[in-house]
Amino acid sequence: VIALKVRTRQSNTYISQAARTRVFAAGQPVEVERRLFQSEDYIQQGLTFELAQQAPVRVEKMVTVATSRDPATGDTLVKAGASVVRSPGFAQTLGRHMGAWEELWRVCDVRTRCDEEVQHRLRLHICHILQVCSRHTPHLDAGVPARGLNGEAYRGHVFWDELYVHRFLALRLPEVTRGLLMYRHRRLEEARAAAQEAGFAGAMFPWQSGSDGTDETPRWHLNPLSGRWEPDLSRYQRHVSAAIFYNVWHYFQITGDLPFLRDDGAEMMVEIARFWASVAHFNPDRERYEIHAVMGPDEFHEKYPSAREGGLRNNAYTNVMVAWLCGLAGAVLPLLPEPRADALRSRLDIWDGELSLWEDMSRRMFVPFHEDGIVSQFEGYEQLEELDWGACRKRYGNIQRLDRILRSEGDDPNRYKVSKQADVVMLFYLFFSATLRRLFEHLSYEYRPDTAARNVAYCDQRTSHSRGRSPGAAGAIRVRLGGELRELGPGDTATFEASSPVVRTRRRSEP
Ligand code: IFM
Repeated sequence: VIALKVRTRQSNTYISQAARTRVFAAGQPVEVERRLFQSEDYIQQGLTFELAQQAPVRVEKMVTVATSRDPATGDTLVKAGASVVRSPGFAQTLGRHMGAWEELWRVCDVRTRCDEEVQHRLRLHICHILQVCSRHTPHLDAGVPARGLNGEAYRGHVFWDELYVHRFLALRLPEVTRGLLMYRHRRLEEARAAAQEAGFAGAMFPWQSGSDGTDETPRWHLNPLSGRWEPDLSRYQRHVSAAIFYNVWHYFQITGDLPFLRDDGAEMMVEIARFWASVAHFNPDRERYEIHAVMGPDEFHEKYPSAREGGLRNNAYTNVMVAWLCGLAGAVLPLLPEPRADALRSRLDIWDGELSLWEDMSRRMFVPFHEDGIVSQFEGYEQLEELDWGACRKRYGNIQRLDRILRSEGDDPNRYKVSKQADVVMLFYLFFSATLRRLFEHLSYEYRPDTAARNVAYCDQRTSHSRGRSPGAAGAIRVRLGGELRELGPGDTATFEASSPVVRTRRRSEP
């Protein structure tokens, strides 16, 4: 057995690999002469053995990996070495591996009546999710890094992407979802500190974070088209906290896991609602609560065109999410066993005025609309210029990264009605129409039978779908609206006529 142990530079994590190589002929071990080549950061074994013509030999190499973050691990080198020595032969290991996948597919497969290509792609995506959020995840204090295992972009940072996989996992592997929520809970202290530092109350989860939950969002972004470093204001995407609230609540709705809600989930929900209540302010002229200096999920808009400061006023997605979560936050405590609810109230110092403030916000958050009733992505969006998409496409071909293209030409995406990915329409992805109608009516805004379809059509014509999740969300919404499903290509904006707005019946997961 040969082994190598390394330590990562920043997190001081030890990682060891151990390898056992055996040679067999006719099922019997073959005598092998071994030579070791070793330097400080490299190890290799050379094998010499007799070969006879037409007599096959089988070289079998088993490798184990152990890290100092694995539970029940002392020295990683010892652990990796012991595991590889104890490991059975290849055939048995392969058998176990296949058995594990077979079980996973029985639990996680989604079958469609569509053509094989669709089925194949669906399974590819499920496979990706299961590689990143595996059954080991809950034991590893791991979140959902943006690129999973498929690339080093985003440096392994955790954003809000778990929102897209939570429901799938909660229905199939709820223990994994719970593990992901616990990952957030362990970083609640950091989120509280972040809120306090920014002058807010409650817990503000950072837009990008890593191992310890501190804000890792870069302040500068390299535009490869111009070679220039440009300011990165994405830290204003506070909506990540709303996504975590959503995930906690839906996990509870799907699983009914009251112990989780009691011990950890409710605390996160309360602290997140408290955060938003401290970010919002009441505008007496409108008699509504407003939220300023935030960005929605669309990252093309970071600020108003000539503004020096980052952030926008009243991002509709954020404000509606806040109205929704404020309506729920107060209702969570009564779901808990009384002693726990009382303990939480006293430990977190929750007072009656706060509960009524949340209730009031759930009825009086401000949502901006265009003159024709379309929900405005944020206040002032309607005044922005229309982009000539046709001309852009003709000139650049792939225009998914319009922001980089425009900036490299000295222009500014903030000037235009363009979106990188689903923003307002995320609402139609996350909630069924019936829920949104209730939500809007609770806010005393009109929600018409064609509200979803009109908004989706409006946004689709102005979205570059630069991110992989965005076409997925757009497709899901389209199916929900009864429109035709068509794959979005690079630089392709979806244009579709939603035939009839279909209101699906209420599911258990719906609040
Ligand atoms: O979280 C996403 C964000 O919504 C768009 N930019 C990339 C991030 C990481 O996937």
